[in-house]
Amino acid sequence: MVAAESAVCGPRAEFFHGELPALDENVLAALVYGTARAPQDDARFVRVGLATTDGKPAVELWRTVRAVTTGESGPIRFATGGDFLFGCLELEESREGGMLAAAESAYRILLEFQARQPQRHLLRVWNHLYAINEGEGDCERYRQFCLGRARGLAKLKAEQLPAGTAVGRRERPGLLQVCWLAGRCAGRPIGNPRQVQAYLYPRQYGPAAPCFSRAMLLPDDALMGSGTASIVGHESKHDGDLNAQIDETLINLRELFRAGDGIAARGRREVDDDASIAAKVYLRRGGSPLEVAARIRAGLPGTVDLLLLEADICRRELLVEIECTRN
Ligand code: 3EB
Repeated sequence: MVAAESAVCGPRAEFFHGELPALDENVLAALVYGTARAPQDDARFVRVGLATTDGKPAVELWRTVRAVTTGESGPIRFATGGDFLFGCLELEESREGGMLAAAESAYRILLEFQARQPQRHLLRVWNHLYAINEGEGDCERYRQFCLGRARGLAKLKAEQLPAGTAVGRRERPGLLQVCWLAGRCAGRPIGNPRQVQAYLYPRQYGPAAPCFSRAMLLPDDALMGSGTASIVGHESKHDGDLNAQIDETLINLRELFRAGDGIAARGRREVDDDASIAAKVYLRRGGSPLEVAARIRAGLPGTVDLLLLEADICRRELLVEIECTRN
């Protein structure tokens, strides 16, 4: 039984600092940050349009244990390797009729595509939005995005929602980019006991709640955490105080790991130190990256692989958001 469970293994995130040599056959996707090169002749490269905080090139690699093949379907580029699929869809907002319509189209296209794949279960989604905080009240672009996404995902039950991240960039105007990981086996969505499920946020945060789960537990017990911020219940905490926001976020992350351990097949970890964490940190402009990195390393258990990116966060008062994959 143990062998059957561990047969479904991967995919793993890994950060590469610097320019990457050619990709090996087990790489599902290479997300390129800052000035790193994204060769046109390999469909697995995804240019995200976010800079690293140190200004140096960096690449986020998603690796599987099988040889990968790539394909295209309309606006979707994808790679599959055994049990997993990585997809990327880019839409020009202006051609769809604005952010709301683009988000709805993107998620309809994504779900239609996914329904035809052997790796049909959505595990994790990244949304990279241009000028995420532009616009006031319900017209803010993030809130319009949430409304479109909710319409596009209407067929999914709340319990099927993948883990997610939605962050803002200041490059590539008018381009909506959605990337995702999917698997042959469904993941198990995890809630965070300290936070209201995002899909149950009250009306004050916009006309439609954000459709994502706090984390997904994969069949091999890997935990894919959503972007996590200084939110307790549904409220933002520590307005304007970066260190306090980081500390609150770390408490949220540790609580999320504990929730994952509670339903993991292997049971609760005896020692946290055998965990290996890949953490992507989204920092609004202004923080001191070295201090931030040290604070986060000190607050997470096990071996931590860190990537710090400069990004806008979906609520204006939030200065930092952290997404973790824990193996
Ligand atoms: C939050 O907890 C912080 O809209 O897909 C984190 C992860 C956040 C994903 C999304 C938003 C999203 O509400 C923001």
